[in-house]
Amino acid sequence: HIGPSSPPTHALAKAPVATPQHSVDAFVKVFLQELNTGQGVTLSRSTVNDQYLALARTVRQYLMTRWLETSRHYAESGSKAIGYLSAEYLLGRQLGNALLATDLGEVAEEAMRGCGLDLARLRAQEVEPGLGNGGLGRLAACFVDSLATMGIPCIGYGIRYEYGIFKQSFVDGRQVEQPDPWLALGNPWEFPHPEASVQVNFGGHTETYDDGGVQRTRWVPDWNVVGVPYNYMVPGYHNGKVNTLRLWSAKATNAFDLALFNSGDYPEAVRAQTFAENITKVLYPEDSTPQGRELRLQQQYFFVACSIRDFIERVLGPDFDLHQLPERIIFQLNDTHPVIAVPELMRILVDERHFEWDEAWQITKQCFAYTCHTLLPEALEVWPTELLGRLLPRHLEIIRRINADFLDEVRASFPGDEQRVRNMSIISDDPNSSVRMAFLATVAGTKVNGVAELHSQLLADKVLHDFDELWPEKFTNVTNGITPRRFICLANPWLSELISDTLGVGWVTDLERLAELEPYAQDPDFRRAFREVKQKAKVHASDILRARDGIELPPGHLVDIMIKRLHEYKRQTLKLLHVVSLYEQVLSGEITASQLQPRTVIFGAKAAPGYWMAKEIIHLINAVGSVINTDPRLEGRLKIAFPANYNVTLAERLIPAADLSEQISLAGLEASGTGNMKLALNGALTIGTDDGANVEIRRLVGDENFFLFGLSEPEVAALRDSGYRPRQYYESNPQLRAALDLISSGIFSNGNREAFAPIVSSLLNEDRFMVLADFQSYMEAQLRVREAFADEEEWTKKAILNVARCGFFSSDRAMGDYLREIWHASAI
Ligand code: GL9
Repeated sequence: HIGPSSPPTHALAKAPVATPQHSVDAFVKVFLQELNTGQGVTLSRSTVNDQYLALARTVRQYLMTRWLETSRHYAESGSKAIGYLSAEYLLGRQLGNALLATDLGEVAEEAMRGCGLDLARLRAQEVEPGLGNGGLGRLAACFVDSLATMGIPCIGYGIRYEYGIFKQSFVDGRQVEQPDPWLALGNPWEFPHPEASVQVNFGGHTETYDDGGVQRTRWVPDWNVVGVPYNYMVPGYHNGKVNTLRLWSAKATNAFDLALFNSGDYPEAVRAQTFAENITKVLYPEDSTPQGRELRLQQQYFFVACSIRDFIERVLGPDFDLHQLPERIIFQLNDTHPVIAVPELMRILVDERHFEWDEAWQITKQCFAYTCHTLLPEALEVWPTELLGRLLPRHLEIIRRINADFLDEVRASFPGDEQRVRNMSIISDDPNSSVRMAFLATVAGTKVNGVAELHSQLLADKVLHDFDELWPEKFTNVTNGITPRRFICLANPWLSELISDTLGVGWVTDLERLAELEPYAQDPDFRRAFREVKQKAKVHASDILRARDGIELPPGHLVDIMIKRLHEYKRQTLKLLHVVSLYEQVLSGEITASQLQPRTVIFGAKAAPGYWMAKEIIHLINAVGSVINTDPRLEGRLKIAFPANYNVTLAERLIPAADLSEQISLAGLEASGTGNMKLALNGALTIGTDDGANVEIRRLVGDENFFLFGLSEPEVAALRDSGYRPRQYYESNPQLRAALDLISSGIFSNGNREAFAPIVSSLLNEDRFMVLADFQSYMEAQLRVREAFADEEEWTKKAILNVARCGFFSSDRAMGDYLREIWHASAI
């Protein structure tokens, strides 16, 4: 229970304190106060970290009233909220975004200058919260940004990992992982609320008991932990709204086992604490290959149990009639990671609140919707029943009953089709008994969506085909989007200014207005201004790369960017074969260096620490880079830059500088991609396959403004069915053969011909992702790029049209789609 027992009388009890004035003087005053009373230092004795923390707390003060008001308003309105359940939020730095949302950028800059400080330097002090792996986690961050900006009640629920995505460095060209202690220097953006902690149980068994003549089941767990919520502000852009992101941290229930402590076994006494706190210690650095580890399941259950309990008991309150739950919440399941929330809500309704099973199921089904983010079969989570039953015995029973009822429904719709029943069962026996979380999510969700048109189509046609036949109305598409606040305004102030000078400022929250730029593609002055913007972004990126990695970006180069997780399906090797082939063509005299379009290829990529092949590919990229970057025969006209530790902060610097965006996954495997959208919106042209959201980008920007290559998804399927033999391509394509042979020659490995044999042999013998099949087509598309880039004016037109025609890819639009098609909620 919170709050004083007698009604408060002071005026400040209800209304929050006033926001400080939007002026340099007021800002400086708050800043110095924060330095003195928050950090306990004077300006003259403060460190950069002190200054950053005080600055963050200053900006926070400007958001506080809005935050308190927003949550009061939501509570009073009693309207339906979105509970976004995501194991990952890849937030990026907070300070710049908070300054943008409050429109305090210039005030802060001047205020800091007045104090003899440099705002940019203080901003660089912030360690980004890397609480996600890649696209899926960044998407969650974009979505909560959009919902706040649109004034939609939303609580983002997730995990406060003590260590985010690992820090990557290269030693002899190989990836080395180090922990990311992002909280070490203090985190001014979070508000812990230990008084609102939630207990989470694990293990034990279930039993039935007689409750006044009614047989009921209860769970008798044998251990538990406590979840402590940490609230984060999610500021809306210029709209006075601030939503909440609530991340959970695990704590031991009893800090010390006193009996053990008194008996002298101190280490054993703290062991339980360490064990409990391990649950939120570290983000699993997997990408599209989930870890079937017990700790991971503990993380998943931990955060959804905390979140559901929090919403039901604290947000709605103990007196709320849960029959009305679907009118107040829809939980969006961001991939399968939070799906254990489904049996958890059933357990609360049936075991704790004594609802009839059928009624509980009717309620539960309306409270969840599921987004699938993959097409890789190995990326669909499956938990062994043994493990699930040991950790969550009651949940396994509930899943079994959901499954039994569901399979009855299948039998009723398809009598006699027992093969179909086996194929659709949530619990599979093939090869060992396990729970298919995507099936559970599909059965429970009101809606199931993919993240781009092609992906949703393939989900319905292939991955979840039987479910689509049973419930076609469940399946829908919402193409992903990205927030223009971070990825245009913050990342690219030069482009933002040009757009605002041309169209006014409304585009930031109405991105389709970028279409009004279209006529300016024909205006030579605008094109010159647009090129100046790109030039400034390149200079800025170059400064960052020099300071951060000692990398030089040569002026005048085509900046060719491939930034994304390292995965074989994304085909960084195809990009590399292009570079190696150009090098080989110069070495063999087929072309002269002067015929090369000067180009720097920038890679940014982390590999999952346990993904051996991905790490070998990183090694090869670095090895090729160190040879070609220093070979005078190339006359400095072909470079590879591979800055280590690619993250959101670096993405914001690189994206505006790109001329060419590499989106070259094998068709049918990249669910959507979101980097593709960010790059196009910043005026890069895409070279890409017909995959994920590329399909929609190409449709919008037009064929003439997009470099399409490669097999289509149906062609991939046909080639696979007919028996794909990669070696054929090697044997029949001299250019491809020469490139692969050059890698095998040892030239990139000090003469060691075996160094990269596993990569070459995997390409020649399996090539699961058909790199060799698409090589020729890719090389031809790159020739078209070369030709197009040579015509500066035409290229600029294309780049402008990419910006003008990609307004659709705002996450505001995506949120609008979810609201209309899935959530049936609106702004209040
Ligand atoms: C992903 C897909 O691979 C991407 O194509 C998609 O754009 C994003 C967001 O929908 O989701 N699915 C997935 O598991 N990841 C994605 O990026 N992986 C990570 O985020 C690590």
